[in-house]
Amino acid sequence: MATVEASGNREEFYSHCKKVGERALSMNSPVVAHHYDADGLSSSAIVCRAFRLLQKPCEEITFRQLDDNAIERLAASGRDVIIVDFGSGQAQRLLAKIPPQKIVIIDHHVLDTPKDERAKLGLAEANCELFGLSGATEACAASTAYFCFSHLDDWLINELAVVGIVGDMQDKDVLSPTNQRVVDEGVATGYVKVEKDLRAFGRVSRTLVSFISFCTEPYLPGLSGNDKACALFVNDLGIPLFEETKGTTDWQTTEHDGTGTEQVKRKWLHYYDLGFEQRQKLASALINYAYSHKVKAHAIKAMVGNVYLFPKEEKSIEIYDAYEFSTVLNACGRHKAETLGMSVCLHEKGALEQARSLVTLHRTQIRSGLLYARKHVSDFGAFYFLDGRGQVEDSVVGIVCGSFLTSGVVDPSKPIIGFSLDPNGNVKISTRGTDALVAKGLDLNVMLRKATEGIGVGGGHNVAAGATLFADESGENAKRFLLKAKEIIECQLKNAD
Ligand SMILES: [Mn+2]
Repeated sequence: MATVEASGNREEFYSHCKKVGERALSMNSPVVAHHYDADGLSSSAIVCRAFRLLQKPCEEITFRQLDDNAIERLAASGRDVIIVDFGSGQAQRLLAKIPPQKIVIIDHHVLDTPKDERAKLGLAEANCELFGLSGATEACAASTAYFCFSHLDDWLINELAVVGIVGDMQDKDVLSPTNQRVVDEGVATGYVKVEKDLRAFGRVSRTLVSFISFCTEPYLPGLSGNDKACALFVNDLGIPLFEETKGTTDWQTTEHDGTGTEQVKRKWLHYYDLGFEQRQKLASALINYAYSHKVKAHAIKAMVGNVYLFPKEEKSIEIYDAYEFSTVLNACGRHKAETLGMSVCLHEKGALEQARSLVTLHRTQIRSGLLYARKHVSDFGAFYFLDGRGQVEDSVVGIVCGSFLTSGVVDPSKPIIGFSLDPNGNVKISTRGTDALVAKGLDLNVMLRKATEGIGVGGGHNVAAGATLFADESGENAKRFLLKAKEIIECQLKNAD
């Protein structure tokens, strides 16, 4: 709950951000270095957009991690640097190579020095952690960047901030006051619209049949993965799957047809093509279906919630909807097309069309990963285990684990650990928990750090973390890791009922 003092901190945070933004904009042709996920891409696109609005040059570069190699490269360029969606945890290492007056950080990760000693470092940094607010929930990099540049009053900066919030999964149930302010300001200007609706992916980009059949959160037994059943389901509700238009305007087609009859064109309908009443009908039918097919209550509850839309965009394209926009960015980032992701953010011509095939690949990998998980996840007592080595792509194994845990197929009363193989043949470990488990003491970051000691590297957040095990012929490392993980998780949750 927000105390008076905490909200005071927020006002200070916002005005501090503005100063950091102005400092950034005073830089001479800087390099914007950023992370590759949806939040990293949208936040750095906000920075680039701000420079474009002022017609000042800047360049951007993506890093998987801000490690010593990356820092070395930035230092060697001799340029001013704006570090986005990481940097706060590497400030000392940055300062070892780059003078403080050449660095601006816009981030929401934990600081590497106590916040009271931060001013001594002499660099410009926007991060809510400096004001005693948690960057895990209060603000993502994109909402932080928003407050750095919101004085430019730009629709795209507002859109991108909301995309980052959704992409960083900070849009659960209720928004934090900071993220809420981003949305409220967008609603006031008309750049953002909020609706209560089905949250499933594909409202914009999928036909009604694919929209339902690709639905994995929750997993709808009998519908998920079954196009025919989905078509019947929609049909039974009296909702049309397509619209037919007579080809009178399309005279060329008629002419080439040669039969002299009118050509009938079929337009497959998408969720947003339906009127409000039809959408409501479909939504409640899906919820009833989930109930009668014993989908777990938590997953049904999560089916409906706030969705964030951008009235300035065309209704029929992905970037109309914050969730689909962020999925496009995730697909680009996960498949090494970060530059394309940046171009989508900045609305460059042809970028979205090019990104679509990556989204399809991404969603297909997730879907087949989930189908595999449904058949092969085993219950290890302390956690669920998905051995996806050679079966689930390492680019999506974390997403698959998270979706599986919340798909309504299993009780999310324990975390899940997933294995996949990375391109070098190492075991990549992904773990996911829930907020309720974290409240009971689960900390996957600590667990992974301890359980991979000496046999791998990794870490992350309490609710989600990842690691890599060093390759070993015998597979001993994997066994050792699983035993340790079991021990640590049991210990973390031992006081829970
Ligand atoms: Mn982030």
